[in-house]
Amino acid sequence: MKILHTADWHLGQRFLFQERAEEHQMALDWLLETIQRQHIEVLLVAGDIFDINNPPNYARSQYYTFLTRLMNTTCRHVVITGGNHDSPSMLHAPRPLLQALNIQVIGAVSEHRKDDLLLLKDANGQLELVVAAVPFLRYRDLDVSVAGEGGHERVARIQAGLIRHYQQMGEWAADYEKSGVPIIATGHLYATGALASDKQDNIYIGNIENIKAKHFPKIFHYIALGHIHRPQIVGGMDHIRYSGSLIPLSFSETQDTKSVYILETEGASIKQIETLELPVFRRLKTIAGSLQKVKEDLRRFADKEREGLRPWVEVIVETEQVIPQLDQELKQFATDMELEILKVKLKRNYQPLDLQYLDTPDLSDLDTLEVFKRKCESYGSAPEELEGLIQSFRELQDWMKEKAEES
Ligand SMILES: [Mn+2]
Repeated sequence: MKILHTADWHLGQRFLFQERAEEHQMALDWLLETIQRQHIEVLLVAGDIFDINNPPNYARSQYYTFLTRLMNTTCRHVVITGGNHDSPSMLHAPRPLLQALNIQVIGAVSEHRKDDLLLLKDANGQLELVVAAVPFLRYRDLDVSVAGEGGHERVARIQAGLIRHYQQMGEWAADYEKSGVPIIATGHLYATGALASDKQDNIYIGNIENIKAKHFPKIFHYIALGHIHRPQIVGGMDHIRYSGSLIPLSFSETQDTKSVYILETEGASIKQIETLELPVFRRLKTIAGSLQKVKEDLRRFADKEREGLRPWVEVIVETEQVIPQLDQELKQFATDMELEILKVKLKRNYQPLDLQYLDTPDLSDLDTLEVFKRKCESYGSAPEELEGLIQSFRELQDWMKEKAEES
């Protein structure tokens, strides 16, 4: 059986006032073609289907059109789990309809948790795959709130809650250990050991939802993860992987090669995992240096032959002085070039060297939580205190989201 693992689509993303609809459509078309060409039978999407809780209609339309087109392919099973960006109620609204089409959507942990253990059957009613469909786990899913407890204890309790959830799914899955079919789990979280070297700047990586690769129960033959946008194997364990996003979602991801994984199973085991790279539909590029150098590099970059949509460029100008109307000057300079400058940043070269520009990121790059964290740090919060504050802030965010959805 052939299974395709992808995640972090972030449909409907607006990036520096630009829509990604075109790129996303190209990525979804590529995915559909790949599914057909590779005779994929199972599609797993591990969270963050949409970029925001209330995605624009064109993004919803892209999603449903994709699912409809899947019906004419070899793909027999589709499992979609919610990420932290997804609204569970939005994902769940068309659930009965999607279920009728063999598309399983687990936007949030089910009331009866065992329902999230999916038993996928072939046309003859024979079990062919077990999926512990674990979405992004929200605090209320973990049942860890204890009034009056300190931030530090809460963090430990949340980590224990995450591990317990996977253990519980693993115990239920154990009933099928001898069934001769693969047992797969999904997840949308930060697993320790995942590479954050090229910092993904639209995500907060704290100590809260850390789960170590070794904490996942051994029963799972494969763990399909989402949340980190760079594709990778976690903690040196070949069967625990982030597929990464379909397109680069920020300038911090321009070095990444985007891909999906294709698993080939034989009996209960995963025989082979292949990495399939996506084409670059639109280049995102950072060009940095002195004004002179930036101009030369822009020219050189624009003159290169390339396929795909007009590249989007972020320019960082290193300078000692203030350059009046730098933004206009550069955009003017690049008017006739085959690229679009989306953002111009100034990096002052004097004293604390790089700190200046590292410490003053663009607000548009940052997650709300990251802004809160930096604010706390600027007030001198100690690290132990910080995790607790962040924890409370996130619970508040969750609560507000729920309220917004109810109304
Ligand atoms: Mn995510």
